[in-house]
Amino acid sequence: MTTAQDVLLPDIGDFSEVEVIEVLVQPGDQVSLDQSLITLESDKATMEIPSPLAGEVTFLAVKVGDKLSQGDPVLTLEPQVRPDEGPTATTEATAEETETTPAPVIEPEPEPERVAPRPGEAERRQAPVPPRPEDLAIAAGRKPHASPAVRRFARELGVDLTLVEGSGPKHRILKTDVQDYVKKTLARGTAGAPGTSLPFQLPSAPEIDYSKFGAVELTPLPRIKKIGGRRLHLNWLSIPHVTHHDAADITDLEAFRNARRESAATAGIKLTFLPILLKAVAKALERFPNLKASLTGDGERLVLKHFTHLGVAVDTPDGLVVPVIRDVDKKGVYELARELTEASTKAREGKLLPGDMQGGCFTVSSLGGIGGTAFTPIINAPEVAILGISRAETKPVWNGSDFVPRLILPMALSYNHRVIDGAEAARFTGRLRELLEDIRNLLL
Ligand code: CAO
Repeated sequence: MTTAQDVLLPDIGDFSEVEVIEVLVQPGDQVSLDQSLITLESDKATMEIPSPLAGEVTFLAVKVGDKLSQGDPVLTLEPQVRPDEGPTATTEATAEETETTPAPVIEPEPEPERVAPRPGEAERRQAPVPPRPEDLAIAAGRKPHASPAVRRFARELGVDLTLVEGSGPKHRILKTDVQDYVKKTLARGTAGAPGTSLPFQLPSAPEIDYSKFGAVELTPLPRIKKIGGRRLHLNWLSIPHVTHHDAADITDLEAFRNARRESAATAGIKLTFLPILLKAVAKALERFPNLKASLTGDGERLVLKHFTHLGVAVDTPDGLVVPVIRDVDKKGVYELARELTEASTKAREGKLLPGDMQGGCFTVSSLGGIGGTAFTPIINAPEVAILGISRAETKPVWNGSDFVPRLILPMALSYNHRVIDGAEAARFTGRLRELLEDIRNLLL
């Protein structure tokens, strides 16, 4: 058996009470010997603290903003057991590794000089391949391999290091890589790039000090909002969204649902409108496979899916999450209702696993239970379309001779105009309307 080991801040020279500016690992991460764990920054230098041994991080004792001095706990590691090692060998290896605790990588404040690329270097390097959207999701949690000085340099320029390709040993990102990235990004201008990477850098908005106007307090954004918000922002800026509005008369469907509610409740099922809508969406997607396709990173091909896994946006106290309900086309409405309740409960309790949110082909976002007449949903890339549902309202509808009260459901389909044309979107919502207005069509 291995014993968990506390990693303490090693001798960092003349520094004490140095601020943690980056935490590069989190509980559950496997780290290798010498891998950087945290970055500290004083007014004179930035330094990365490397791991003294390989293993799994089981506890993190620090967070960004903490001030550390020599001997302070950083984290706890469960040392790694290699398959060819018994417990004794591991203990020995650990002891040996601990003895050779690597020194922190300390880099003094970089001089403000500019490093010119070596002659011919720019030509030798290929233009960085824009990241695929699915890679961007991974990149959100990936730790780029770069020295503290390069990290600082990138921070100063506002460069996200997860988007920079490293040309150094083991793909380490060098200062010249950051410079090249900036040059290439600027050179691309607004010409656009495949996939969903941004072809430009947005100017940063000026920070306003509201404390000048009254009492304020700062509160960090929940993690879900930080990660999800970054993707939403990227998708909003990089996908040519068009939102197509339509409305379905669900008077008969609602009568059917009300008639079935009691028997569903006896079976322990809360029959809301949403599971029926999911069923109809899955049926409509059969005829419009492009709407559940995704675009490859090079923007050249479509990935057509022979399955229908639907993402459902769920509102939680910490922000929006999108669990995926699998094989909606093959399941009954009661089964979908049960799965939906389970998924939204798990989401609200923060118990969704990454796998519960992967593999979706198309997303449904319903604000019908909350209110509103219309909204513009943001596409959940690499998917190419998302359906937003607002609250159904009883409205007077002209039937040719009279106005009659009908329950009308507003629908908003946002689609990626690189993949879907307006006519296809209109046909899709038309088909959905047909299915919702007479659910017997679901049988055909
Ligand atoms: N019109 C009228 N009533 C509706 C409706 C609609 N379009 N959609 C749902 N309702 C009703 C439901 O039928 C239910 O009524 P009953 O109790 O009489 O059956 C009630 O509103 C509450 O529904 P619900 O919200 O509890 O359940 P749901 O199955 O409709 O939705 C879920 C589940 C998880 C999607 C929802 O709770 C949720 O989180 N919605 C928010 C999603 C979101 O935030 N999207 C925004 C994304 S953009 O930021």
